[in-house]
Amino acid sequence: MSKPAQSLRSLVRPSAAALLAGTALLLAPPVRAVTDPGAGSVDPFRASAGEVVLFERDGDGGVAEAGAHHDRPDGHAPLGVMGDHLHAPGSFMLSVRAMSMHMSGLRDGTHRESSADTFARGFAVAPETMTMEMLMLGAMAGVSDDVTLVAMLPYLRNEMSHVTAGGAQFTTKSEGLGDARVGGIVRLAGAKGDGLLLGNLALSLPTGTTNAKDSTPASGGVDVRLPYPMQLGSGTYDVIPGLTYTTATPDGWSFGAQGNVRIPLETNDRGYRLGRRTELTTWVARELSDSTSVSTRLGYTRKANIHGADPLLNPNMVPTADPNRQGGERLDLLVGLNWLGQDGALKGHRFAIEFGVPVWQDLSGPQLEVDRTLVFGWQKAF
Ligand SMILES: [Cu+2]
Repeated sequence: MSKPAQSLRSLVRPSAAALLAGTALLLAPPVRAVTDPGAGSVDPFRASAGEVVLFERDGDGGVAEAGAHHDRPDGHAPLGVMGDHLHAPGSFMLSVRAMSMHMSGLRDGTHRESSADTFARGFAVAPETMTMEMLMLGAMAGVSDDVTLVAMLPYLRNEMSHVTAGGAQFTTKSEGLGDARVGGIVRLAGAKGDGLLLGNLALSLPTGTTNAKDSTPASGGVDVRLPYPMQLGSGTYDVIPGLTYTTATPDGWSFGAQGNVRIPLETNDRGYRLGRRTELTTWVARELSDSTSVSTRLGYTRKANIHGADPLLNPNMVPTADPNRQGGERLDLLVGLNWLGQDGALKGHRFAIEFGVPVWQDLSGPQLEVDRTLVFGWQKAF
């Protein structure tokens, strides 16, 4: 049975409110290195046409021939953040990201649990570890000064190890296309490097399967449908509205924040829909040289429990098959490195990496806890 009341529960829980307050503090305008208010002073952020040139050049922002100005490595957000910038009309960008998330050990609420605790609750199987790997292809295309289109296609590989109450261990795997996304980014106010506010809107398409199968000790060698975390897609069309803010100082600092929520529009053919997923993040980056910047980021994720249930999954067998043990909140601390080629064969190529560890997790458990996340990738505008 679906539980609409649960889905209406406020998105702003105390932890989220605290993070928003922190974000608001960080969004206070940075102190400018150039403070001369005198008449006729030249704002170093703005070209004569009123467009910002701090980050922009060629296809990566639209002010070609900007001369002395060059792209900054921190002109793009840390790699784990998407939809943080616009492209000039007629230019486009390709990107490849390789992401991984490692989970091990169980948690209920904020407390750790053992597999013995899970068996004491009556489950026959407890998950032990999970690795999620994703290869994400991305494309962006500027269609006007204020609108950029985006598309993303993920390929996923999941692996989960388990232990049974009898002590036997086994592993299940799933692999394939995930849910593709198409959407747009719209300039709401400001300009790049000088307080840019963007509206993000994406549609997630049900291209990933909800019928990933593998064999388990209980299935007698037959492939059976795997529990919710091992499925590759949601099975639903979802909308993902969001807001992104970025700004920078001429002396090499930049700041940003983004919030979005993924809202399923329907129930899938299996009889469930994933819980609403809310993400809030804020970051600070520091340019170390023309080509290198470092970043630190806080990321908050809240995932609601699943509404409805897949009748082929027995929620009493293993916690991963229980729709009411899928939700949770997590606060991650991430550090990143951006590199942008300024000349030679790698001119305009961006390489970046970002590593994260949770500093706090509160899960509808018993559920596997996240231990670390890693993303590295390449971007190039044409
Ligand atoms: Cu781009």
